[in-house]
Amino acid sequence: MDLKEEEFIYPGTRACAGCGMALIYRIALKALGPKTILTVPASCLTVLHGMQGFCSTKLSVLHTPFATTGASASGIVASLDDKGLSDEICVVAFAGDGGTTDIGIQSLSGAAERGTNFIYACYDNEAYMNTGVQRSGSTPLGAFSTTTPMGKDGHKKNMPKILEAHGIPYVATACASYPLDLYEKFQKAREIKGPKYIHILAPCPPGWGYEPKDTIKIGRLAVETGFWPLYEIENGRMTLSRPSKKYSDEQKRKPIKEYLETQKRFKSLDNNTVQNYEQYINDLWSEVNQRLEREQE
Ligand SMILES: Cc1ncc(C[n+]2csc(CCOP(=O)(O)OP(=O)(O)O)c2C)c(N)n1
Ligand code: SF4
Ligand SMILES: [Mg+2]
Repeated sequence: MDLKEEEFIYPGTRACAGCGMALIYRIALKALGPKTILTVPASCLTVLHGMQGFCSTKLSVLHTPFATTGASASGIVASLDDKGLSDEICVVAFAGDGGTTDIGIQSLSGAAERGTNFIYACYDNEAYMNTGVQRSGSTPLGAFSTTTPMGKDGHKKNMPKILEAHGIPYVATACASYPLDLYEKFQKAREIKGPKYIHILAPCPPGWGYEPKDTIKIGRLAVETGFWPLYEIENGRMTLSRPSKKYSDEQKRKPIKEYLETQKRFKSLDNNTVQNYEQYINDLWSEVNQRLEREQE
C-alpha cells in the first residue's frame, strides 16, 4: 500500500530534527484527510503548530486548555451534529502522554463514556517534553527525567487498557517507526462510529538522549524487544498487528538491554532494574498470549 501524496503539514515546522511525534502527526493527517478538525492541548504539538496567528497544518486546529481535550472534542462533535455535519467531518484529539495519562484523563474518560464520535490519539514520548523533560504517568521504569533524577520508580501506566475498560469500539497501539501500520489504524478508526483511542510510541531525541538519525531504529527496538506490543482491540477482540506478531514467541524477542542501552535516560540502570524489565515484558506477553488463545476458542 502507498501513502497518500498530499501533505497536511507545511514544511519547516518548529519540531526538533528526528521528532517521532512530527512523523506520527504527518502520517496520521494523511490517513485522516482534509475533512478533519483537530483539538490539541499544550504540548510539543502546539509548538509544532507555531506561534499565535500561524498554524503549520492545512486543517482547522483548536488549541484547548490542558485538562479539556476530551471535553472540547465532545463540544466540537455536538456543534457539528447541530449543523448536520458530524458524519462528514472527523473530530480528532491529539495530545501528549502528560496531557493524556495525567492531566487530561478525566475529560478523556468523560468523552469515552458519553460515546463521543471522535478519535483520541496520544503520542507518547514518555515525559513532559515541551517543558523540559518532567516525568509523566507514562514515563517508563528507571528513566531519568528532571523530576526523577535517580530514575523513575514504577512502570508506565497502561493507558490503552484503561480506555479499553470504557467499552469503546476501537483501541490500538502504534509506533512512529511503523508508518504503514499507523496509517492503516487511523484510516480504520476514521470509519468506526463512537470513541476510538490510538496510543502511539513517539521516540524523542533530546528527551530520550540519542541522535536524531536513530528515531526509527529505537522505535523498532521497542517493538522487537517486546516492550511495546502493537495491537488492535475491536469490539473487545484483540489482534496482534503484523510488526508484533512474531514477538509473542519469547525466543524471537531481542534482549531489552539492546533497547535501554541506546538511550541516555537509562544510563544508570542497574541489573535489578533490567531484570524487572524482563519480568515485566514476560508478564505482559503472557497476558496477551492467554487472551489471544481465549478469544480464538
Ligand atoms: C494547565 C497547564 N499546566 C501546565 C502547562 C505547562 N505545559 C505546557 S506543555 C507541558 C508538557 C506537556 O507534556 P505532554 O502532554 O507529554 O506533551 P509533550 O510536551 O511531551 O509533547 C506543560 C506541563 C500548561 N500549559 N497548562
Ligand atoms: S522535544 Fe521531543 S517530542 Fe518535542 S519536538 Fe523535540 S523531539 Fe519532538
Ligand atoms: Mg510527552
